[in-house]
Amino acid sequence: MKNLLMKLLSAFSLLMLFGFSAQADEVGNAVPWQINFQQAATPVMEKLIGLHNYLMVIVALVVAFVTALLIYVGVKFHHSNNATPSKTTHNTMIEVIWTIIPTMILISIFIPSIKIHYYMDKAVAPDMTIKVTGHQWYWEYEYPDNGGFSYLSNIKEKKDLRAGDVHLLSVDNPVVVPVGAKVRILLSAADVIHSWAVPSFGLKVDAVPGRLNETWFQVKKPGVYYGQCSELCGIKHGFMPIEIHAVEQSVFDAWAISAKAGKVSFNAENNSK
Ligand SMILES: [Cu+2]
Repeated sequence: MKNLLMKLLSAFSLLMLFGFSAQADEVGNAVPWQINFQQAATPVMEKLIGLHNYLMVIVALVVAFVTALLIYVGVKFHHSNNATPSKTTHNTMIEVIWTIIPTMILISIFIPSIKIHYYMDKAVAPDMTIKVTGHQWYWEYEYPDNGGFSYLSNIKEKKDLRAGDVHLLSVDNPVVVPVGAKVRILLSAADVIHSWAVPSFGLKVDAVPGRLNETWFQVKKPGVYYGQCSELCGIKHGFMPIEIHAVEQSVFDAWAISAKAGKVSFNAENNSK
């Protein structure tokens, strides 16, 4: 029994190790057996992971303290050690302490999370804007600052996948943005509520018909980043992925010119040379 437990434990720790290392070399995409977050691609996601790690320390300390207290009480006040229990009911000092300490813990969580909340909310001096509209079941992207063109973005069927594409995540016309640019995203929907979510950007904002929501991102490294609609929006909710290519400014400019002329498809091999 003890042997089996040890085997299970070591298998679990290997899995954890593998999970944590498996994410390290892949950006913008989930990998098999991944446990932790995707690698952060934007300052927002870096801050979110920082907050998560901070919370995990607090969680671990609270769990350790409560577990230790339970064991201590269980042993100390077991009937074999404590045949005639005391009938004490109140202790002002302990009651003050167990109110003040949790309050301080909550405040220490509240302050950083509110700071990140406002940081995520709006871009300060954005470089460009993209309007995202959710449809059943595809996305529409509009570039008002780069010529005012717009296009539709549909999932790629399995037969259309090429080398480097990801089944169920690749689309025919991805979003293209310049690396390092602060991109303001305005979101709405044409039919039902959708949600534009990109895990490596730390981004998940609802696209609501008749409303305009706002968010932003700033991609730090060139690459391809994937996301999915994250609001149940109908039968093909799982088939309206998001694909974002972050490229050098010159590549973006060239793409924007051809997109304005009607050729919106982005070919990573051709456009990035
Ligand atoms: Cu949707």
